[in-house]
Amino acid sequence: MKWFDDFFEKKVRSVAQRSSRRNALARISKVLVSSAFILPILPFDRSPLAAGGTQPSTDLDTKLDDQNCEYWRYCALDGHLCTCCGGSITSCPPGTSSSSVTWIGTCENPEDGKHYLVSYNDCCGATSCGRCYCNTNEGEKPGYRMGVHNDINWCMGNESSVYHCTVSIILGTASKAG
Ligand code: ABN
Repeated sequence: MKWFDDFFEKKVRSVAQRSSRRNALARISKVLVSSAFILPILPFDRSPLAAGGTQPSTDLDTKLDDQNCEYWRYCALDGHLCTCCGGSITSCPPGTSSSSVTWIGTCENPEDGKHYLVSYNDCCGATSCGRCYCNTNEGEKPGYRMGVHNDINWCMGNESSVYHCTVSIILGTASKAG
């Protein structure tokens, strides 16, 4: 195998003669400097999803989530959502009953762009649910204007005036007064 050793020795010596240490260092530093400029401009995905985050919910998603204060029907509501308290959007939780007097709001449905009259009935007969409190109250006027203020316990007309939560019932489409 002497020929093999001689062959590689010659090769290595000729490479060593042609290249200096300074030359090698210059090449390495060129690579390092250029990568410092090029790497930051490469198209990395910097979105929260790429970093392991979750898909941000869209505006429409929140407007269609009936356990979120942003749900479109809740635009003029003051109270705890019955959807978080064992009831549904239109029915009171077991053991409670719907108020006979209510607050009425007008809300825009994002799915068809129409405005709807919404009745906010309080559910009465059990102590406050305490979950999902919303106070959107679009169109509400200050408390000194009776009849246009919503910070009211609408259970006042029921057998039990103890407030639990609020449901949102569509009464029909709203039309502009002519
Ligand atoms: N309409 C909900 C509510 C109940 C008690 C007090 C204020 C508001």
